[in-house]
Amino acid sequence: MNEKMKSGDPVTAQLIGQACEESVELCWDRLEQQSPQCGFGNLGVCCRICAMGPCQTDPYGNGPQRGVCGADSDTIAARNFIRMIAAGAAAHSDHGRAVAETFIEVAEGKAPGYSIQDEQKLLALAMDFEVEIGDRAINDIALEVGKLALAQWGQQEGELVMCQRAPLKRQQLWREQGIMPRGIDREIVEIMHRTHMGVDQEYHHLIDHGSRAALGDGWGGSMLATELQDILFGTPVPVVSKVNLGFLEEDQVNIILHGHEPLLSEMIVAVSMTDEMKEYAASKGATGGINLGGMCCTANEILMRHGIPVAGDFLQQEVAMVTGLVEAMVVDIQCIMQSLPQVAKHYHTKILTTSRIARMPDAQHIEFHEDRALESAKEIVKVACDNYQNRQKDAKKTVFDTIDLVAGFSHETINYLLGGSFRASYRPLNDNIINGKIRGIAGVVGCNNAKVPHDLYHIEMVKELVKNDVIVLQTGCSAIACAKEGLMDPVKGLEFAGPGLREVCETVGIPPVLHMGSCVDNSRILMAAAAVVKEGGLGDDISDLPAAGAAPEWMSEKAISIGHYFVASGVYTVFGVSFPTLGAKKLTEYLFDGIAEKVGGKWDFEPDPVKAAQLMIAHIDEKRKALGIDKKKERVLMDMEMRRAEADIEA
Ligand code: BF8
Ligand code: SF4
Repeated sequence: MNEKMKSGDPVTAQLIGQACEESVELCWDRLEQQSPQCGFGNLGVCCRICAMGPCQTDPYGNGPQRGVCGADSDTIAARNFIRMIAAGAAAHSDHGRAVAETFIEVAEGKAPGYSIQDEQKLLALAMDFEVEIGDRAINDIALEVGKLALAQWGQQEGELVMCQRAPLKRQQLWREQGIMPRGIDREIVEIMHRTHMGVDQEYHHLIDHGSRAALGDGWGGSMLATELQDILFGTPVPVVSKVNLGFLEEDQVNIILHGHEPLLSEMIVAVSMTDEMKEYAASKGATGGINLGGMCCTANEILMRHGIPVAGDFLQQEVAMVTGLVEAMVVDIQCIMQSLPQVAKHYHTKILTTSRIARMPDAQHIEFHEDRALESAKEIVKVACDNYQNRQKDAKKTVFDTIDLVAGFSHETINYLLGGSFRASYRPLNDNIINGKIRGIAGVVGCNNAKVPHDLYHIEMVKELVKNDVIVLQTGCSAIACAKEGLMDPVKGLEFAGPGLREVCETVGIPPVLHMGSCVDNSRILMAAAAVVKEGGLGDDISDLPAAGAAPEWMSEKAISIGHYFVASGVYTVFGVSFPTLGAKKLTEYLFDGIAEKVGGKWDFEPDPVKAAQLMIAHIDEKRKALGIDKKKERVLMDMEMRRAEADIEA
């Protein structure tokens, strides 16, 4: 593979080349060492669940069709698939739990440095939880809301409160199908139980429980993470910033914040703006002060709320150090490559782990504690400042570009922008979908994967969608990839849009591709979908909407959980790269087709991003037809000749 095959981003491609010259091993080198990868694993038919295995079944029918215990391909792949959901849902939801715990500490006044930023949103959440508002103090309300929210993780019976935000018909369907989540943790634990050797061995049944756990992520753990983070740190509003490694500055202490939870990064943002820290940086020779950039979902969190530049997405974490300009990379949880300290050995970058639950060999650990958040943040920033002096005097002088973007499209903001402050509403969006200027809505999300050209598949898919008048909602690394292409620049982005979409975006003043945040913020997409249904005119369930979802470069188990809660919420969802059940025929047919009878949504797999976009458009058109809005209803001004012709026909 040459650099261009590895990355569609010119900055990354150049740095991959540089790393190669400097004999620095990157993930693409290790992918080569790993090839050929195990076909059984790739197709989902390797079982390591008990010590009579590992067992593999032969997808081509020549070898064994059952494991030692008798499990067949469909059972094996279904178990593996829902274990991926369990891990993904656990990751999102444990993140949400940490936010809920901090939220309670803030309400109790035990977490100095944090405060309630969005009281309106707190009151809205209080109503969801039926917490009395009256004239109670805001912290009292917050404490009660925080405790009730936290209890959602351990709830054993009943229904998750946030599921009430789904359309009524959808809630009813979940009840009828027996997949309404009871508690966030409970459904995850039940996956682990059902997939233990010799328990649930019927693939529909396994997948149905996977739906329940995934819904507990999307409408539970992730949604509560988003809601509580917005209340604590502010609900995003449109913000201008820049993206890519060109944000690195020579005369500043460059710190990359990488990972997921905003609890620490928010504090580092606050601390690095203080005169004390700026002076400290200057005392170490960095006359320009401190320069922060985000990576992966932490990037999205601090971009959405503070306009902090985005350093890059998942596959840029190693190459960022190759610039020689990064003093520290501060990591917490999820999507952090264990290779970081190995790459850092070639440069001066310090890798700092901060989470109680996540450590790495050869990294420096500075544990972050919410009750002394500001001190922890200061300690971390100081380590980075001290390291400025170690930057090689001949550190690369390569100047990289940055690209402008507008982010900050929370569900509330879209509502406001479309309808205006007096009548915030999704009505204009619905009307423009009904009149055909906007063909439909797509959620394009998820990771990068070293097996496919970095960023390129996101970009090609999204361009194909907007060209065909489909408005695109984005989160995660996918959002970062498209931002780098200028798709989130309100001026440049419009060049890619079809005429109808372009007209609407120009009128409202938004790009055709909307950045809605990090991966837990896929819950914002769910809420937007529910709001569009509620607005009326496009059916009465999410599955009626001309909408589709995709993750063309996915790699993480979280992506499977997200994909599955989209499906279980009624969305047609296409993944690229590879699909982890392809070795199990009946199961795959169920996921790609049969499941739609139960939940309205279904999975699909198409590695070519443009073809995948066309599948999404075909699905959108099908839904338009079912709604009876497939014919353009534009009024035609008739001239005399047309009137006469019409009269002739009638006569
Ligand atoms: O949660 S998109 S590579 S960073 S998993 Fe990871 Fe995938 Fe990026 Fe955020 Ni989401
Ligand atoms: Fe093999 Fe069955 Fe054990 Fe899986 S559970 S490893 S298929 S014997």
